Amino acid sequence: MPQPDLILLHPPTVYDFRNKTILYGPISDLIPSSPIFEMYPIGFVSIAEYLERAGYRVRIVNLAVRMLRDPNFDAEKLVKSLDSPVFGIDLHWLPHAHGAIEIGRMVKRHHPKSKLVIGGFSASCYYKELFHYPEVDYVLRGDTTEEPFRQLMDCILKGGETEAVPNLAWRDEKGEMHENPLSYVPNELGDLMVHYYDHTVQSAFRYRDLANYLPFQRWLRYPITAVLTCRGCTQNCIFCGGSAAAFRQMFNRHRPAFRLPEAVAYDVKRISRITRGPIFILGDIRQAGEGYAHRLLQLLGEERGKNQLILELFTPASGDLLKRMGEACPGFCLEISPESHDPEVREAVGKHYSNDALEETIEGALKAGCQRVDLFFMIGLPKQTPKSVMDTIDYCGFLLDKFQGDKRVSPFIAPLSPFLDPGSLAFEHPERYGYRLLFRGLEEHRQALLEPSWKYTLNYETEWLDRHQIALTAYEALLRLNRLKASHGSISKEMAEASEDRINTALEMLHRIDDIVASGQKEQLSQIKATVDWVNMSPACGKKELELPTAFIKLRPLRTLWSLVRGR
Ligand code: B12
Ligand code: SF4
Repeated sequence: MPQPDLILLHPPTVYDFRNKTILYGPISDLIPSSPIFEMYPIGFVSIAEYLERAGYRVRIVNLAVRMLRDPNFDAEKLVKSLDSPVFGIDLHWLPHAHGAIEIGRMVKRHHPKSKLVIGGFSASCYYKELFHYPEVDYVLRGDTTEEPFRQLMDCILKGGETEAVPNLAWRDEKGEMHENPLSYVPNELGDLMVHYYDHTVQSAFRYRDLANYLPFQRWLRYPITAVLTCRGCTQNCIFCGGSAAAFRQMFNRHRPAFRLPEAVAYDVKRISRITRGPIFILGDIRQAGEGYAHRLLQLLGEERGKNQLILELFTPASGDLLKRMGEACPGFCLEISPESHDPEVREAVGKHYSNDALEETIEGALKAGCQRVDLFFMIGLPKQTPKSVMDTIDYCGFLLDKFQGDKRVSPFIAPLSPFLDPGSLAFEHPERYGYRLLFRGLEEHRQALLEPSWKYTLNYETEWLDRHQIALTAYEALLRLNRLKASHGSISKEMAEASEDRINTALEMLHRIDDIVASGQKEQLSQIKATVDWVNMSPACGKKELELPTAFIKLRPLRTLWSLVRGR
């Protein structure tokens, strides 16, 4: 097996989550990952492909998935067995703050001469604090690090001027931190993510370890993939660390960089050679203008792939666009996040549209043959009281009635958790939006992740909901929505019962943990570990619902993979 020049490691949120009693809460109910957030950043694949083109061998190791899949998997043993002059760890999502540093320590324990590079959105926000950890040699900042990473690899392996690498923060031999300007922020992405899906498959074959390349634990059973349309965002949802304002402040990006519609359509085509699973086209395709959306839909329509496509809308859409979506991507799914039923709350979040416009969009989508319209509501927003959250559930009932129990309309709700994103407008100006930040620093987030329940991990409260209310309101809303869906026949009786059982047990554990914390006898936590683990790892009803029917989803035969390996 060839020795890599760089190994990219994806950590679990908390190391070692398997030995701790932590009630993670409904933080990952609506995404494919478990609460360990085992999915590695798509950027890993992009970095790997770019560096390979520059002549470096790059291997991805998803430690989080390996630890989840096998309770006996020894992460330290694997890290020790790896050999590479450079290791990279993502601190992209802040919930990995604990795991990322612990895995970094492990790398340096066993490979003191290797260099350690940290990157990702949260690393960019906390780059200065990261140098408080002596294991960290470099932090690569920004939303686009492929080219700076190439230059850094040249420096490390061939010798060069560290001062000249854009976006790099680094430690000199005396241990002092230096910071190069965050100047590499390209608006053209033409040479990035060219064949990245093919590349991932080829690498998995080269290192004979599909397990390390799996994006999340259940991927082989539910092989959903994602295709990016851009870097950046045109919107300003106040809680989002990937908003236009956050990109400006944290990553020096003043406008999004869009991939060409041809590149997006090409990705869809290539993925369809690997899997028949659903493909999520990330980002509203109208962000670069209606013309872009029409061109992309035209290309997708010409391709007529068999994979189901999931499209996203940031705001309501015209009947014409929805019709085009239906024609180009038959049986498509649509995702919209109105956040609240109350336009005043929605407005405070940075979304400016009415319920009428929302309902017209749902209607238009159903008419256009949309197979499912997923609606996402959130808890922990400005001006949102516990009653307002329950009114949102009532509104979900109104929608199910309005569309006469059409099973294609699927509302979901989840708390804003575990963290208000660093870099978001609400994080940077909490008082302006009615938020109270309970802690800000990286180390404080690391420690909060070790708290026994998600209620204590939350880094915020609002003027209208304290942490305890956020947790209780979330479980109450989940119970009510579950019952509502059961009564409308949107979910089966068995699914509703299983979900009710899981939510009630979670609530019971929340209270038990509160009692244990109040008594100061944390050693008692181990007595409830089995139940807490069961709640954490049994997939939420929402997650199952979000999965499109899998009867026809299959990984394409190995022959196809082989053809990719051989570059055909
Ligand atoms: C697509 C997306 C997802 C996808 C996952 C895609 C993926 N696997 O990467 C889904 C929907 C599953 C998702 C889930 C979550 N997401 Co998300 N997501 C996004 C979104 C919309 C786009 C990100 C993107 O595609 N970037 C483009 C790709 C190519 O680049 P990249 O992966 O960021 O990598 C580049 C750089 O970041 C950097 N980099 C990344 N890793 C590393 C590592 C090293 C060593 C180096 C040097 C560089 C580096 O270099 C890369 C290449 O240039 C952003 C918002 C936005 N507008 O950007 C939020 C965002 C990143 N997500 C966020 C959050 C909070 C989450 C969740 C925790 C939410 C939750 N509670 O469920 C989960 C975590 C899931 C997990 N890990 O298992 C926050 C992160 C805030 C923060 N600082 O913590 C963001 C900013 C906004 C938001 N709230 O949604 N997400
Ligand atoms: S949550 Fe809002 S600001 Fe953040 S990426 Fe999505 S649309 Fe953009």
